[in-house]
Amino acid sequence: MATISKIWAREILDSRGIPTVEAACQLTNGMISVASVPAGTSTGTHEALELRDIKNTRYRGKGVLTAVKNVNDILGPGVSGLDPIHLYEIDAKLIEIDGTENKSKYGANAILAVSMAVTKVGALAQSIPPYRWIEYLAKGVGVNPIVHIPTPLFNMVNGGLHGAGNLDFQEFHVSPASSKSFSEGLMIGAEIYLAIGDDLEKRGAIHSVGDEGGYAPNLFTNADAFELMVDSIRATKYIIGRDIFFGLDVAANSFYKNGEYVIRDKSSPLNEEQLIEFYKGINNQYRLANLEDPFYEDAWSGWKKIHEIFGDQVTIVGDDLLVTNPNRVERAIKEKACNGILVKPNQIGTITETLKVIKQARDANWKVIVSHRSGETNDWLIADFGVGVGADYVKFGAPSRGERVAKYNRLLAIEHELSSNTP
Ligand code: 2PG
Ligand code: MG
Repeated sequence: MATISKIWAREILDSRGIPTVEAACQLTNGMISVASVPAGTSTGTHEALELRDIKNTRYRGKGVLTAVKNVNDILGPGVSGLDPIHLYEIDAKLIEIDGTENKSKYGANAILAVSMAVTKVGALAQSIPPYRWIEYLAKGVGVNPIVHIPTPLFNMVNGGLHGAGNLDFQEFHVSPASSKSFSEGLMIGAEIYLAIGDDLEKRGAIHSVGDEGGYAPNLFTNADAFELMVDSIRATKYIIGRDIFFGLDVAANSFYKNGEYVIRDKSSPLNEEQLIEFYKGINNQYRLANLEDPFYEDAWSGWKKIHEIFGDQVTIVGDDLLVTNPNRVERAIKEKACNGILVKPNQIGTITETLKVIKQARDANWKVIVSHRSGETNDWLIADFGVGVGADYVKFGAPSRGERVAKYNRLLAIEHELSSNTP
């Protein structure tokens, strides 16, 4: 079997024009795979550390030359000579070399770039598609994935830290009914996306887009974004509650100030109870399928309450709350804080640690949503990852912009492969 002969990295740009790490892994038989890591803006404080050259003024202190050097000089040599199909061993080695709790010595961006490149080359070496290899790896930790294309959550309107407009909530989702095939769901999403653009244009409102390709308009309230979507969907042939459903990533960290939540829908700041009442109103009117990060990342009591109230109708999704971290997931299961997890490999830093977190979530009967980051590259491995782990949903942004459609188009290819049985 071929083993790893060399791993090297480079600094490239992400979709926001900010540097990120790309790594390549070459085997002794000459096979090479390349992978690059994404980066978040609305990051949870408990995420693994993304190493940036903060003392260096190039790229406004956001360069990743140290992380690149760490791959070239330390992490790559540390795993060379190993067989790429022993990914659990390789990731464990990377974790051991770094030696810190949050990968702050060599950087989670450096470590994940290696883990991803080795995952890809491992599939190549076995002549199987990456999603099949990930399925096999997931089985290794006891996840029993049903390989299918997860239902996409399309981010149609971008607010919060992702939008140039004035909305507080970060993402307004439209998702097709899970009974639809992926290609039909993608078409529905794209038609609705274009209808929203037309609607904004008719209103004379801004229809430029935010970080994840969704529109970033100025509106009076956050609830108005739902009105906009309802209005736009009326211009299509799709029926809300039958063909499509709504969802929200509130990303409440970004409007939590001095113990209260400040949103433009209300003239004064809201406490936990009042925010729950507000969500009740939104849910009564628009029927949410999923509600992500409704409270800030350490508001455990609020999370518990909202899960108790909404949990049997709505998937309460932990992102900044859980940060794909096994300890936070364990606490959330114990405290019954949510019933869904947003899974982002770069929050924890290796592929196999991410798989173990999915196992924890599945054991708790949670929904699994595999997610991109707001700063992305054209790397599509996350699409294979979503399929391979049998995720319920994937969240890859709007059905628009190159770095977002790189993932959706990869899912189209996998859908074709699964239905025709031809790679
Ligand atoms: C989120 C993500 C992805 P970011 O909050 O769910 O949509 O945003 O990558 O900025 O953390
Ligand atoms: Mg989120």
